[in-house]
Order: sequence, then C-alpha cells, then structure tokens
Amino acid sequence: MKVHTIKTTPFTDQKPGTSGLRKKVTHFQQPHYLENFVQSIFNVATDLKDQRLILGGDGRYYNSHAIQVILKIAAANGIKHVMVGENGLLSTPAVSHLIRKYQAAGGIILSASHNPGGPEGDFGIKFNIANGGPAPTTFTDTVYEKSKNIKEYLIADAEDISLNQQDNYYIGGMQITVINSVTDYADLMEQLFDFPKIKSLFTSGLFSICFDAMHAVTGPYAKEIFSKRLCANVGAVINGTPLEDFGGGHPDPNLAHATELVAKLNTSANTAPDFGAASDGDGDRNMIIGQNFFVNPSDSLAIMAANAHLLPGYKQGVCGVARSLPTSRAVDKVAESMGIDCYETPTGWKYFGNLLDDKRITLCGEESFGSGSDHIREKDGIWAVLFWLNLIAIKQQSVEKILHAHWLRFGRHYYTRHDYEALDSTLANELIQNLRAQTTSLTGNNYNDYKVVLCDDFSYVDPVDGSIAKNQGIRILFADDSRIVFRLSGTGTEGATLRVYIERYITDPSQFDLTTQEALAPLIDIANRLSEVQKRFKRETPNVIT
Ligand code: G16
Repeated sequence: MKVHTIKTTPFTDQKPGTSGLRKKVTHFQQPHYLENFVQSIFNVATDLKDQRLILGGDGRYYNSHAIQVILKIAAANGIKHVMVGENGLLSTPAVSHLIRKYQAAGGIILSASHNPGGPEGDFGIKFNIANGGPAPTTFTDTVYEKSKNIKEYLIADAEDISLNQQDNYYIGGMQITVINSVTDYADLMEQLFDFPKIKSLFTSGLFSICFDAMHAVTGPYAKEIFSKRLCANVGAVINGTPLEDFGGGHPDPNLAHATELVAKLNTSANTAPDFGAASDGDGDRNMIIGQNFFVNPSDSLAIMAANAHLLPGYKQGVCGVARSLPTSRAVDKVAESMGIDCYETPTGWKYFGNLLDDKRITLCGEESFGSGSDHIREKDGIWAVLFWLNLIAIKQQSVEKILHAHWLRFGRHYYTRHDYEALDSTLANELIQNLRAQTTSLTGNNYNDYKVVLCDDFSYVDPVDGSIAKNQGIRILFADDSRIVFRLSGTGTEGATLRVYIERYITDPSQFDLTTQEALAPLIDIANRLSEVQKRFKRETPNVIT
C-alpha cells in the first residue's frame, strides 16, 4: 500500500460543539478541511491503531465522499478493520451498539443530526469511544488543539470501495467489511422489548402507527422493525427512503418540522393513526404523539422511568435516572417516589456516559427530543418508539390516557422551549453575560407571584471522574418550583441560537388541560423581561417553540 504524506495548514475553527464538529457542507469542502480534522482524531485516538473502527452516517450529502476519504486515512494510520454500513448508512444508535457488540476501539459518525442537508445544508463528524458513547470533552478539546497545529496528514493511495454491496474489501492490510446497516440493531431491539405483544397490538387490527422517518437514516430501520418484524399496518412508515437532502425537509422531529405526521394525527377523521412518532437525521431523537396529543420529551422520560419495570428488558427495575439541566423536572418526581437517584447534567449526551458505565443510572433523557437507556451509550429514537409501543400493548391505553394517569399521580410540568436562531454571536454572549452578572442580585426578588429562590450559572462535577463543566446555563428557580433556564446552543452553524427553557409545576388536576403557552405566559413574560431578548435583537417572537 502506498501512503502519501500530504502537507497541510491548520484551520482555526475545528472545535467540536455539543455533539461533534458541525459546519456548512461548503465549509467542509474547503481543500484539506475534512482530512485535517480526521487526521487530528487519529492523532489523539492512538489506541485505534491495529484495532477495529465502526464507520457510517445518516446519508446526507457528502456522506459517501467523506467515507471514502476516511477509509483511506484510516488505512494509512494503521487501523486493522473497519465495519461500514451498506451505502454508508448507520444510525447513531446503531454505531453505538456495533462498537459495543464487536468490541471496536471507536466509531466515526457522519451527521449534523437534525440540521438540514444537501449541498447548501450542514455536515458533521462525531467520534465515539470504546464504550459506544460520544467522546468526552477532554478528548474533543485535545482534537481541537491538534487541529490548530496540524502540518500533515496520511492517506492511502487506493481506489474507492464499493459501499452498495455487503462484502469484504482491503486497502493494504486494512480489512473493510460492508455490513447490513439494520440487522444487529433490530436484533438488539428484539431482545429488549416484547415483540410478540407489540405484534399482537398491530395484528388485532385495532391499532395503527405512523412513523415519519423524514427521509433520513431511520427509514430502513423502521421498515425492518415496524413493518417486517412487527407486522404493523400499511402506511406505518412515511418518508422512509433516505435522501441526501432529506427531500428538502428539516429532519428535526418536532411539531414545527414533522408537519406531515402531525397533520395525520391531528384530525377528527377516523383515518387518524392511534400513534405517531418521528426521528431525526441520524436516528437518535424521537417525537411521540397521540391523536391530537403531543408528548413533551421531558414527560416521556418521566413516563419511562415510572413504567420501565413492566417491560422485559427492564424488569430488574431502574437503578437511577439522569436528565440534562434544561429538561423539565418531571422525572425528578418519579425518582423521588421510587427512592432512586436523579442526576442533573449539562446539555449533551456525553455527560451520561460515566453514569451509565458506573451503573448509577438505567435511563436518561433530554428535552431536545432524546431518551435512552443503558442498552447503548447514545440516545435512541427507534428504541423510544418501541418503549412506547410496548407500554401501550401492556396498558391497552391511548397515549393521552397514559399521560393523564401519570399527571394525576405525579403532577404536571408544563414545559416549553423558545429558540431565537441566527443571532449575532457577540450580542448573544453579552445577553448571557448580563444574566450571569445578575445571578446573585436576582435571588429573593419577586416578579408578580413568582419569588426567585435560586439563581446561578450551572456547574457540574462528574461524580465518577470528578471532571468539572462550568458555565452550562443560567438557571432561575422560583418558590413554586417553576424554573427558567437560559443557554446558547452548541449545535448551530449560523451565528448563535439562544434557548430559553420555561417550566411550571402544577398539582391541581383542574389545571391539567390548559394550553402550554397559556399556562406558562407569566413566566415567559418574566424570561423576556430578564433577558431583554426583544430589545437586544429586535425580535418579537422566537423562531421555534417546542
Ligand atoms: C445534540 C446533543 C444533545 C443536545 C442537543 C441540543 O443532539 O447530542 O445532547 O441536547 O444537541 O444541544 P444544543 O442545545 O447545544 O443545541 P443531536 O441530536 O443534535 O446530536
């Protein structure tokens, strides 16, 4: 094998965010940009040498090209074996599972998650470590440092590999196995859930599902699992063919973007499916909806914690739970009643890894449409859908009934997130700094009926390795358990995105049927006043409300 050593100059902006390096495709297309970052990963992950690597992505534009480049750089850097998904497709949860199942030393996932794709859209690269989870900040910070000083990268002189056929190939001494993207993952799901019971739900003819794969990676997984293995109704999977530009859509499973699915569920016609769900670009997010009924992701996590013991894969019970800072505290109430620990972590799935490895938690989740368990080390969209289907098959109740019963037992956390996108980064940082400067003085203040009892900039000390993450978000806690959190997104590719998270806890059942924005109106007003968001950015309303 001939290896070329290519001289290069560093880029200064290869700092991974909340979840890997995300940039516009056109940015990645600059000469050496992709190669520099990949070589920087190999320069840090030296334990990959002579080991196995898992490689795949969500099928977005630039996926196939990046895979061929990475294979050649991997061969030149002494990797022994790469398992790559057929047609370059692997969902993020599937990569996490494959790393663990085949004892790989790591995995590279090509995705910008829920961000739009296509030549004008976004692209991204994530590195996962041997436990199957996202690389911790210590790793990504070191990659960033290396990228700022890189002088050369190594690349094998080789032909492109045929990715559309399951087979073994070689670049020099490195073996490449093109694998079925779905089978191993589908088999794992079959171990965790009661497939015969879910199947009988569908074959009864009384229950139907609509799953929106949003022309992203989960299409093939959904067809194999819901349609083939579980014999779901005709039309169970929509937008099931992965496309490089996601069909021009925005593959983010929320009410604003999964409009086709929402329209199917929010109708009085008797054609409406009983259950709706969607997943994102790389298959780790999920949205769950019933007929005319949206399940808030924070509530979904709480429902999972309260009911997991009913499902075969979790019959030993839940040892502990975790949620990210901005996720509502609905799961905290469940943990309290179960007498188990509930951890509050910064935003980012990587913070759950140590808690899962140390067996402190079984379930974890985030408001950003992510939930998962100790079965892998990523959030998992299809898994969440199966969890709900299994629960419905056991309880024989609608999504709405399950939620109402939960609120009666634990109370209801009304919850919303307001996103202001593409803001001037300097002004956005100033807004946060201004709030940070007020954290001490706000405590004790009254805003109408709301008294501030705690205000700080959230810091997290990892209880397993003692690592510290500072400045993770401004949180304001009120005497009635309401909360407002402000932080800047770490996943955007254009300017800054301000996220404002607002929640209110209600125990009076006569107040369980307010609209969310109505229930939260006084707190939204306080958040706007404190942040001065309208005045600072001349924006009357958020771009996205979830
Ligand atoms: C990523 C992370 C999540 C995080 C989300 C939003 O999700 O994996 O942990 O909650 O971004 O992060 P931010 O608020 O910083 O934009 P995904 O699905 O995009 O990989």
